[in-house]
Amino acid sequence: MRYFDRYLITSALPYANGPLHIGHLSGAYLSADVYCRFLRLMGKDVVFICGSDEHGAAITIRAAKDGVGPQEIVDRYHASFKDTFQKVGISFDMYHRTSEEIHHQTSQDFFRKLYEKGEFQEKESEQYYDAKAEQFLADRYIKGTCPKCDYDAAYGDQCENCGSALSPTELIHPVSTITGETPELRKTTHWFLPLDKYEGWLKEWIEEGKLEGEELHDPADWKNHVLGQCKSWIDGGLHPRAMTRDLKWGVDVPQEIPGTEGKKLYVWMDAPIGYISATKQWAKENGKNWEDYWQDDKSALVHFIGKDNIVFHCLIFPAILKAHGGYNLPYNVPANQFMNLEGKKISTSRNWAVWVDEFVEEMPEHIDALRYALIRNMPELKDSEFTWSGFQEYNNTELVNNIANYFNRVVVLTNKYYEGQVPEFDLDLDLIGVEGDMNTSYHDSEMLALFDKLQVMCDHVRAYDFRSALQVVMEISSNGNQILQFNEPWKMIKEDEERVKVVMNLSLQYCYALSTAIFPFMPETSNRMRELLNVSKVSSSGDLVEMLDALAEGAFLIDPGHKVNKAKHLFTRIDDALIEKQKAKLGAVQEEATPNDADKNAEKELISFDDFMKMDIRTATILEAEKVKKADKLLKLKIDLGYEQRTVVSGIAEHFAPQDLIGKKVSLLANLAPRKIRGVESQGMILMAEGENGSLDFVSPKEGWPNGMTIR
Ligand code: B3M
Ligand code: ZN
Repeated sequence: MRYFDRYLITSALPYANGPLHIGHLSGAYLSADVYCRFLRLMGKDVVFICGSDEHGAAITIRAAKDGVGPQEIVDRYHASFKDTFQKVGISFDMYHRTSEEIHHQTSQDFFRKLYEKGEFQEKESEQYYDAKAEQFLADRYIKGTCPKCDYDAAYGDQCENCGSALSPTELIHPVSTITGETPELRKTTHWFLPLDKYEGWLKEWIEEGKLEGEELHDPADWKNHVLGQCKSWIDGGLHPRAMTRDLKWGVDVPQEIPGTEGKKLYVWMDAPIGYISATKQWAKENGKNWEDYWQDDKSALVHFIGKDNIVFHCLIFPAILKAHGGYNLPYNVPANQFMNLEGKKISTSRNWAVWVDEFVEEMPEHIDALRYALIRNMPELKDSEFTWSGFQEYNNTELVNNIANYFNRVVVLTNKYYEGQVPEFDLDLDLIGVEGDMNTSYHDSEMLALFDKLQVMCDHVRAYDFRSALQVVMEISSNGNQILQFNEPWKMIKEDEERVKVVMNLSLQYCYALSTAIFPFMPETSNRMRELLNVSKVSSSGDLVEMLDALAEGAFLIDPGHKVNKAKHLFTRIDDALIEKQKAKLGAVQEEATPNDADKNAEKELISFDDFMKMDIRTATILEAEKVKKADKLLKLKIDLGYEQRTVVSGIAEHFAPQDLIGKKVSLLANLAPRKIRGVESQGMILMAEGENGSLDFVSPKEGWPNGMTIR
């Protein structure tokens, strides 16, 4: 992996259709932020680009659901994203949006250029059409079973389960997501990017890092899961992909091209070009040349994304860039996998998420602790998990007990022994603790160890291994703690004052180094450390290189005589109450989603046929029933499904005596996610009908029907 002078770093443009959760943050944003902050500390010229993705079906579907126009939706979320990202310290140089005029122009120019070069194939083809909604069904307007992995809720352009890029006509059992109808095929004309024609160079570029024989990058630097996805896609054969859509919302296809009336650019054509328009906007505001970052081979392009965006960034966008000509291809695409939450997939629709805007609102003092927890467990190579108790533990044991305590001790002792001044020491007296080598002083050898660690940290960041890099930072703090623990200056001060000066000077050098090294991960913490040390904040231009140079020369990082401030704690403990409150929010949301009997005659909101088909309801028989201890309403039931037996906890104890239930035929919602109720895992839900005065009865299948039959 080589260093470039200039970097154009991007984070995936989030769809402006719903709030950001920690999965987003740990995927494409924190990763890129750590990398950018690091590069700036290394003195590199970095532009960090992002913005809201305001087009595509993701937006219009959300707008229809809320009964408002798409503009209202994108305005709402764009403003919220911008604010939230800034509060969590994501250091974008430009946070743009794809509804800006400059973006419409840039993406239209791209399309025009490809059109003029004759890259597109104009084809009339049959596309799915929802006659009821009077609309063609592209992308998220159509769902069905993925032909590659059998996932039953794949979208028309992509399966979010296996990552495959799809076309609507490949879906098995396609259904309109607007009306739930099975769509019909109708003829329409579109402009296709002939990916099949590019297969040769794409394969060479992905597998060997070469373009027309020229070596651009080393594929060994790319993550395996990224290469794997690309290869399997290429091996499966590339197909022409439509770059236009019949939609009402989006960037117009340049209207001078005949036959384009009413057509919009495919969102995956316009959105990645958003990186370019955003760079143009940044350059305009900062008196720079945007071309230097996109078209000069001394500049590296790196895309940070989640794994569901791999094919678009590694194949389709590079194909667009190459077809246009004159642009760099990405040097790397270090995609992250997904972060789960408390054992389950994060889900916006089920509200199973930690919302970033809520977090910054409720716990502004713990934002760096959140960054820490998310980086510490970043899903870099495989899916990972966030738990609230893990978050609490990292904060209390690693941040409070390790880093904050260390800093506090050093600053307190410096104030106590030297009125806050970094002590000078007598080099001739510094021959302690280095076994077998009387020529290296203790101070020197520990400074060398620090230098080595910092270099290891740099190597990890450059390899996009931010978890390991952060761990090294923690090790520097632990080593600093050990130096104190080993020398016990609080005892030594009575016997050997000169030696204490060596130890305290060394400790202050460690603290200074930490305040710089921690900056990419926890910028606010770095600021607070600097405040304690009474030195200026880390400046984003080369502070880390300067520090490494100073260490290599054996110079002090913080000079003798410099006066530090009074001690203050860097982190506060997080107590159980806060964690319980956050966990309860997850639970509470689930309960809200269960039937509410306040308004019995009002029907619930409409669901699609597709939603209905997700339920797996089966005939079953109750085998055993007993009361759940200390719970008046609950019965624990053993249920026979024919193909297996299940335990189900049901809230019917006030209506039925356990012994009357044995042998009862029931209908069971069999694929309800298991839930713990009073310590018992309940694996399904029995369907009940509720009568006038709150009486309950079973929805029983006919006597004699076998168990395990499907009910629809
Ligand atoms: N908006 C998809 C997503 O949010 C899409 C990324 C665009 S990056 C150019 O997952
Ligand atoms: Zn799939």
